[in-house]
Amino acid sequence: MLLLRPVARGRWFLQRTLRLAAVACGSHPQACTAWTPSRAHGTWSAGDSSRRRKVMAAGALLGLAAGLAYGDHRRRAEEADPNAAAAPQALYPVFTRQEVGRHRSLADRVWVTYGSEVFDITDFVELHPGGPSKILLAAGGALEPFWAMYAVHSQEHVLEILRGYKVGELSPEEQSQPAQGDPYSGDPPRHPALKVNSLKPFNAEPPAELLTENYLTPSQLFFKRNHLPVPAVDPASYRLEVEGPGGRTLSLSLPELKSRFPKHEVTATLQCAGNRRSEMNHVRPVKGLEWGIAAISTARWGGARLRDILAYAGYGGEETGEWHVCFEGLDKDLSGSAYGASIPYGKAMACEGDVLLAYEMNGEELPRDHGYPVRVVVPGVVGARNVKWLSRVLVSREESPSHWQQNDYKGFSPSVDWDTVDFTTAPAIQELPIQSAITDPPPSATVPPGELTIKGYAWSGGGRGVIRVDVSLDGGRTWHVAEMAGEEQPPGRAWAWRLWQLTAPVPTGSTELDIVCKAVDTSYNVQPDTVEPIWNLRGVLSNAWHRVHITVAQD
Ligand SMILES: Nc1nc2c(c(=O)[nH]1)N[C@H]1C(S)=C(S)[C@@H](COP(=O)(O)O)O[C@H]1N2
Ligand SMILES: [Mo]
Repeated sequence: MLLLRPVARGRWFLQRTLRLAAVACGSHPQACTAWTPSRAHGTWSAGDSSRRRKVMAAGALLGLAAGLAYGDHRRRAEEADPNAAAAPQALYPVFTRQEVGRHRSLADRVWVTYGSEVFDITDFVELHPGGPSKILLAAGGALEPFWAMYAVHSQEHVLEILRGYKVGELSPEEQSQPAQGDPYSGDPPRHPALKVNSLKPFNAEPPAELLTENYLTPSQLFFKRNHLPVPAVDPASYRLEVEGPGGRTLSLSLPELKSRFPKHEVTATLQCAGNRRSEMNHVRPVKGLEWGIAAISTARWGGARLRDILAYAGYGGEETGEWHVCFEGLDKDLSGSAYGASIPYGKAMACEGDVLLAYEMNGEELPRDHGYPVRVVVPGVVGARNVKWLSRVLVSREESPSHWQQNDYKGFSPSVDWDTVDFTTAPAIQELPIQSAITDPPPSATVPPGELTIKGYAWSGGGRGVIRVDVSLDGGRTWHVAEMAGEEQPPGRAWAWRLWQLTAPVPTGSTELDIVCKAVDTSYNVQPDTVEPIWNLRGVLSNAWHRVHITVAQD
């Protein structure tokens, strides 16, 4: 034990120099993407080779596309020190699980096990891209269940980082513990056509060309955005808790929810705040899943009106102004905190707000991935507030305290980075801005000369309808007006997208086309022409003109 101390202390260097590069990503499960390359580069030139190695390793964990960043850094480190990649050979002391279990705080030092190995990760706690609080949950015990929860860890380079902190071995008789279960083993089967963005938790979008084949997206192809494992809910014991005024709690079973309140149906589009994030990533790295243009889908939702339930619970007209309706899901992380979000009370109570506690999607029972048995559908509002696997509804003077309401899903100036961001300064995203994208032809397609048909979707938040979609074949110099299809919904309640299409002659002699689309909503809001000025560190609200470059086959 004592022998190990000096080694451990030496790592304070690492902690100090890298604290700047580490950012408070909060407890977001995907938060492994806060990377400030310039700073990390600055630190390792000063260090000796072992420090450099550690800086390199920790830097890689902080990397945006960790693979990319790490690959580059490893190459450079190996150029500087050809032995850098070789693992040190050492004999380690042996510990029991009980001994490891005594190291559960920064004061007692933080130890963890992985397989049969023991690691002192005290100095890594601050650097953990998922935030210190998440990694501290594993203190004194095994990492496996946490890594199973957040599959981002199951990568060779993460193991390599961990190896730098090894302090011992578990005593042999303690190594044969039953394997920890995979919290995602109960997730439902998914359609193989989906383009998977992350497997655990499951995040996927349909192929863009399929997206506009149907006005209502088939549920199996509807984009899926989960932060955690899909909870297994027993419909017989399911209860929805609704906190009424004065703390009286209403507990509704599924049959009660379905029979006590009239069923209301709404066709509404859901869009993730991160839809089209990958385009922002091309400008400068952002933190989040690499969504293409299909983190958006449309369904016919059926369920009880939230306002009917709140009225039943005792709410009337007096609670206005700054009140919020908070939702909690049944999906919980390892610290026991559930996914949550809130919407303004006014939206929830408005006759024309159409907020549902939905139990049906496209005429069928809600699928498990989409929130079975009950989810919130908040038409016109960002996907994140449409809480799935709903367990609790609460009216409050405060917005939801959840991480996703407070420290995520907010927009910032392009000048704000992870060192300067202050999440309290920006409002939570609710209504989304005007959006459109080209789903067909796909990027880099080759089309025959003659006529070309271009297809896409257009949608705006807040119930604003789409009044026009302009399409250009020459990068935005000249424009055509697309034809729109789909339901025309009442003004102020245009919750669903319009699919559009344009058939136009391919200009004779052209070998390449720069197809562009942009939509206009009923408030005459338009999309910005480029991504750069709307870039933000979290990669949300990405709605610049969508551009697709294609080739024209020559006769
Ligand atoms: N309980 C719970 N609700 C949730 C989420 C979640 O992870 N857990 N993800 C949110 C986000 S960010 C989005 S975009 C939508 C996605 O809904 P979908 O998977 O039905 O497309 O669900 C929202 N509701
Ligand atoms: Mo989302």
